[in-house]
Amino acid sequence: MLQEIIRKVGEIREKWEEERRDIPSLKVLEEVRIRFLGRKGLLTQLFTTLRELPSAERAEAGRLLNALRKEIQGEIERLKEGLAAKAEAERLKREAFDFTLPGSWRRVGRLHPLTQVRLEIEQIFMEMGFDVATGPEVETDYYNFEALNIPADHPARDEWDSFYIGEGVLLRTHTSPVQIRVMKSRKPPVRIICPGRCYRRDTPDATHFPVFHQVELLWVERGLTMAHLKWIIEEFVRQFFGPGYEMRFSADFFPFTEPSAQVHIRREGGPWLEIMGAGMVDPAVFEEVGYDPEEVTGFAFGLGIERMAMLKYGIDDIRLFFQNDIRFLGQF
Ligand code: FA5
Repeated sequence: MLQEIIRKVGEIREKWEEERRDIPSLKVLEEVRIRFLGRKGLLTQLFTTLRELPSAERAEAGRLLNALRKEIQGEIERLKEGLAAKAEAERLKREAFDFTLPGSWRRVGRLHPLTQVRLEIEQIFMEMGFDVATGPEVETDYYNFEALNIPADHPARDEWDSFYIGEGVLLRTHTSPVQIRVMKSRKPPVRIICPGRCYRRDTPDATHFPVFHQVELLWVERGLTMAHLKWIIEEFVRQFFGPGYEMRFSADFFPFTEPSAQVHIRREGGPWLEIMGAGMVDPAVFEEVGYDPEEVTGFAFGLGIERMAMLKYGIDDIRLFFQNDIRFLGQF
């Protein structure tokens, strides 16, 4: 009956008016749509009853139902647009990113230039077959001096003015005591390098610092001569510096080597800089560690790491390495 349909249409419209008022999301909107317009929805069900009406009334009832369906559909479309815009605005707000802000940026650390140079030196000698050995920075007078043929009253001690910690205990003035420790602990042949920190009461200037680093080298075997020493140094300097550098060998004196030499390097046109002391191991040292000087010979040197870095990078003041200025350190 038409009356019945009109009443039901009114009911559905009322229900719709009520529900449409607070639909918080697209998801709820879709649920509401299904409830009214879905295959089993309130309005759809009402459509199926049309068949039962007399044909005279059917057209009028159909018109009413269609009008309501159109109304609800239109309203749903509008609500949908509104909710979608709201959801999009929320998403944009959540993901908002201001590309004009300064970036957050992490400073990437790197190795100190002295560490880089030490590793490079170690690499070259390891490839030549040398092992890396280490020893303590707090040394005894015996290892730092006596065993190296420098007795208490020897004038050479003045050259290595030291920081004493207690009676007969000091901060090592060079890496040469590691030679003694290694030779006392193994039989020849010995082929080692020993990188490490050294301390001297030197007044800081452009080429000296009270704390600095050396790499000691020691090779002991049958039949080694000064020619082998010179070749090792030349080959090392060639690999480390490459072209554009000159090397100078000259006589020197150390109580623990005989003969002794010193090596200077310069960049072409630059000033000479002493990089190392070197020499053939003195027989007195072999005797001290229990090696037979009639059987083996050997050579050693002590190389300054700071001086190598200065020459390689064209740095004219050693103090720069220790001032921790990021503007300087960041360049390597
Ligand atoms: C020695 O220390 C010897 N032990 C080297 C040696 C080893 C000779 C084995 C023979 C056999 P010297 O005092 O010359 O030698 O120092 C060696 C190198 O250490 C110098 O050439 C220099 O490069 C570096 N050096 C020495 N004192 C300082 C300092 N105060 N600051 C920076 N570098 C230094």
